[in-house]
Amino acid sequence: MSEQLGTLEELPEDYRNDMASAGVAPLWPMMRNVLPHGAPKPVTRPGHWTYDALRPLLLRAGELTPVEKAERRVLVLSDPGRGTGAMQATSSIYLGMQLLLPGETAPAHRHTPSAARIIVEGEGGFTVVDGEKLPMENGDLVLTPGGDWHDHGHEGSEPVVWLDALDLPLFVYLEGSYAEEAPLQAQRNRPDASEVEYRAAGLAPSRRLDSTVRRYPMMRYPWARTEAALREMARWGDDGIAEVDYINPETGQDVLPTMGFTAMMLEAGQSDAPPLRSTSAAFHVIKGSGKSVVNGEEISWSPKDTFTAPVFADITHHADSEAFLVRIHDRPLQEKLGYYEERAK
Ligand code: GTQ
Repeated sequence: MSEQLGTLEELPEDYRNDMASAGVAPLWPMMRNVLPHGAPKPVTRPGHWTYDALRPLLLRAGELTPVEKAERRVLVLSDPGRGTGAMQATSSIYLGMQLLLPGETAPAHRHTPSAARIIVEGEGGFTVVDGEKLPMENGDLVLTPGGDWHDHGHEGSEPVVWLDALDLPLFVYLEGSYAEEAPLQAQRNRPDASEVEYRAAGLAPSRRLDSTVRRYPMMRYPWARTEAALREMARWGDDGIAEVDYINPETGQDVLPTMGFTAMMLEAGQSDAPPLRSTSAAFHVIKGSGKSVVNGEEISWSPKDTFTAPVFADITHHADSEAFLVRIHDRPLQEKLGYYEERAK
């Protein structure tokens, strides 16, 4: 173990001034800020956004701000550790709750960060990604990979709401975040790939020597299939909870470069105490209610709520009724950087 490191105050004032003039600073007084011992010291604090609180605020935004004035009519879920207005819910994950009213469209744009949406409420909403029309039904996961054109539309009769998750904070940090705009896209007149090429798990279009596979072959993951898979796993599995990762059906890798999505099922009365993970996470409740404890903070959740956990959080979940949650995390990024870690409790 190293000794207590020297402080700035210990250094003569003229030397400190000379360093500042030269545009340098000593590392040692600041070393532990950026390299704490043993584990990171997250700024992120656990957050909890009930849908009961968000829904009226969103609908009010629908009255106050026409979609033309918003481009995207979104309320941003700000990390409590960074304060309201922070454009991030955790270190790497941006979350927003988006409203589209019947007949509205949100114009086409594309940007460097990747996005995914989890549909929260309403029927008839859709996203067009690179010309592919992706219907949005409750619980579906719909991808908008970085660089792909996307616009949103609504053919139904009630408000549609979805949760946006973006790796925006990383792109902002990298000074790599920007967008381009365009008119609404022409839509290919066919169902999306989850209904055609990748209709059944384990099957993919036959490969030929000259075939090209799209980088993101499947951009919509219908909730009904996820729930059916979890139910069978719960029925035939061992003691642990049933969990499935969303994967690219051609590569088996995570669906997006930095963000991962894992659906979880807890049976009524079931608890889960996962290892401490180096990832930060957001949990969105598809169905059911229960309690989670994140670093000692108790969070009582209901359907359509969203809550977050910082890196290396000590998390336990308990379901009061049968529950389905989707965990959004940054394991794909951390694995690419070579430092994803799990620690036993
Ligand atoms: O729907 O394209 O919440 O570009 C933030 C930025 C949603 C979107 C957000 C976006 C979008």
